[in-house]
Amino acid sequence: MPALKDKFAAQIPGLQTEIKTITKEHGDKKISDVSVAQAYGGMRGVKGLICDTSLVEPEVGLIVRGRPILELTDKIPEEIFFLLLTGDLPSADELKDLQAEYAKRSTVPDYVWKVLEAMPKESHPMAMFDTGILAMEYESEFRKQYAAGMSKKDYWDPCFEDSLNLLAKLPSLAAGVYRMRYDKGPRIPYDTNLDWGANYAHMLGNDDEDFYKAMRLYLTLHCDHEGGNVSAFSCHTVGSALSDIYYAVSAGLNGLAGPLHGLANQECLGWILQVVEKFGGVPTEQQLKDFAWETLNSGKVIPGYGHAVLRCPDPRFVAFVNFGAKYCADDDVYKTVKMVFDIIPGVLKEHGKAKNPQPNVDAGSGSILYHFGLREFPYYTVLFAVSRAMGMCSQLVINRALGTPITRPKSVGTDWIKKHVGM
Ligand code: CMX
Repeated sequence: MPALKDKFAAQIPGLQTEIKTITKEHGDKKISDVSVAQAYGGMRGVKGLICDTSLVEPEVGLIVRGRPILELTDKIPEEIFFLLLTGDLPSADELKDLQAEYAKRSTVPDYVWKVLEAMPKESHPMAMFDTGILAMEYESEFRKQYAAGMSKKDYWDPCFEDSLNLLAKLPSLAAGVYRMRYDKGPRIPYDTNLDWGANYAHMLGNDDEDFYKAMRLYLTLHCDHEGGNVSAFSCHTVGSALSDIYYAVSAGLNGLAGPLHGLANQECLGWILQVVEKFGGVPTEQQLKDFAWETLNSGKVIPGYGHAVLRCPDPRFVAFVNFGAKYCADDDVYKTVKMVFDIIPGVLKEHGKAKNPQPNVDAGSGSILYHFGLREFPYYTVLFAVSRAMGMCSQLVINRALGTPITRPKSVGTDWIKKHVGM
């Protein structure tokens, strides 16, 4: 049995007892009120979901199992997945074991490539990636064992197996999509001597050791962002119907593909490149301000800025800027990203709409990828997706172990609201 599975299995009875006790002894206590504005406003701030893998504090940012993300930037993604699922970082042996499991399970079945080859050549890489995941649903252990009459108490086990199988294959699938979509030549096989993140870089076709580092950092930083963001919540809801992990993760990633969510990283680099092209390099402060106002006055958002929860510069953005200072400080795109950080918060404050005028993760990531030659920016959300699948899978496995019921909040109509408020 994989060491990670062993460790998680040992935790399940304690987790179940804890939840049972909390709901039995405190189940009637209120944790949130919901206003009319919140009901019409995307449920912002409503506490109605449980997520133990990570937390997003408005003034701190992402905290994974009690550890602020900036304390985890030297960890590799395998360690992060172990941490998300169990609350502990792996020992050296546990890490090796997880890497061996990934290597063993990394091959994407041939039929998946045939499905992707049948798609229009200009398909969006996210549509191809999500289609590949859905096509692999055929592999689901959960679905097979459910059909065979598995007991409820065993649900987590094939869900765990599906998770590991899926995560092991995602770098191969994502890199294959890249090479197919952008005519980069034949697929490059998984190298069993490399870790998961370096393998992804390798299979994309770039074996620069610094790019390996960038990729590990990228996959670590995007791993999870608590339970209520579009992708996590969609994945949770679909999974709560006992749809297996292939259905649920693909659903979550379809949400990540939206421009207000993960696709913002593609939009953001596009915006930065427009600036660099228009001004023939790094702009002056005034040029940048004017360009930002042009964007805002044409009714568009400044991509990479603002957040539904955060009220500080996103620490993941800070981590990318720190990385860039070491590896691409002289790059015009990186320099423009830094200048945008100096200028845009002030512009957005003056604009007066965004509750948080500070950068989110998407404001910085693209410049690093661009520096290392990954310049097909419609592809960027796929990288985000490979990483975010770790959060989704760990949340789903935990929910299967806890027997979390099907999600079903109550909706009301506008007539009901009018009556309720006395209109
Ligand atoms: N540029 C211009 N206007 C912005 C803005 C930005 N970067 N961020 C917010 N606003 C505007 C909103 O569009 C909204 O305007 P309306 O009242 O006209 O609808 C107003 O400010 C209030 O919005 P908010 O409460 O501050 O933000 P929301 O919680 O509604 O939305 C987010 C959050 C991220 C969708 C929004 O800030 C945005 O569109 N940012 C740009 C896109 C982006 O970077 N998305 C990536 C987020 C991270 C991720 O999920 O990957």
